[in-house]
Amino acid sequence: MSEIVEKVEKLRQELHRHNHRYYVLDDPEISDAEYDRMMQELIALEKAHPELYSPDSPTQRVGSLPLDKFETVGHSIPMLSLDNGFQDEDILEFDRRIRKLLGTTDEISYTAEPKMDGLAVELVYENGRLALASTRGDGIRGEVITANIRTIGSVPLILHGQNIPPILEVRGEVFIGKEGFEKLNEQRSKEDQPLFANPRNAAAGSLRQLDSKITAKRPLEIFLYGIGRIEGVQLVSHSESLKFLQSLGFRINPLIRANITILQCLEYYRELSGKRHSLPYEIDGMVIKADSLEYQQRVGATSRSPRWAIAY
Ligand code: D41
Repeated sequence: MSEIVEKVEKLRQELHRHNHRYYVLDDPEISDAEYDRMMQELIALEKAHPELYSPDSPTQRVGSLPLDKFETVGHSIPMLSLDNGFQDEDILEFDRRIRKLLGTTDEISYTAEPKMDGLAVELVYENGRLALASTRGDGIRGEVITANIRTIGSVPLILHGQNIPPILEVRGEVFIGKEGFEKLNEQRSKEDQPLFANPRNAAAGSLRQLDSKITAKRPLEIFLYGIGRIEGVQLVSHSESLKFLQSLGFRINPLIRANITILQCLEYYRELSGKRHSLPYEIDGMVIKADSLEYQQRVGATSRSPRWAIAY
């Protein structure tokens, strides 16, 4: 019996040491296979001798999730929300307010984009490599979901092109398309799992997985809609930012209209409403943005939302 006690003690000690070398020092001494073999041996011994149970045994964290929740991280520039308009008059009022703040009667150039019904995220690239991804959270801090974001095929892990900023924070909306949603629910129904109520819930549930292997099986997509912090590259307009993001390898919604007047935004709203049901994804309106970054700076933001953008 004491031979078994000694064997168990030795395995526990060794496994703790190898665990520390691997996870803390990042300098393993033995192969993963060798580590697994020792772990299996300890699991078998503990199973055969339950009186030797100890909560401190290395076996007691095997198979438990690494964390019970996500870490959080601050956004270096707050992710503001969008003010809402509900009728044409609200949009015309929005345009008048911008022109008043700028002290001009000239037409303002806008971009109009479908408002994706998904989840806002921020991706941080350092020297062209995806370094961190987080949810919008409360706009100030979000949850770290890098491993989950990496599973999305359309997220570049490495940026393309010559003009790669040393620091680039991009913002976008993660969503599940209508077809992906239907297939996912069909599959869940076969597996007797609860169905998702809508694509947005399915996308949210998929991003909230602590096990990114589950996320990898979900049909997540992304469209990027803006830039947070950027270093080393000067941009003059929102539409130029979008073209630049596209050149780096990001996915941008092809339905975005650039350089249009406020009246053309209203026309585009009708057009988009007409084809809403034939779009391959769900939208909950449209976002109108003053295109010039100089104008955006000059009109500024409230603590909640920029004055240069509105959701309709
Ligand atoms: O498609 C969207 N859901 C979307 C969201 C978009 N196309 N543009 C957006 N632009 C902004 C600002 C103007 C504040 C940069 C947004 C959002 N914000 C947004 N999404 C969630 C909260 C705010």
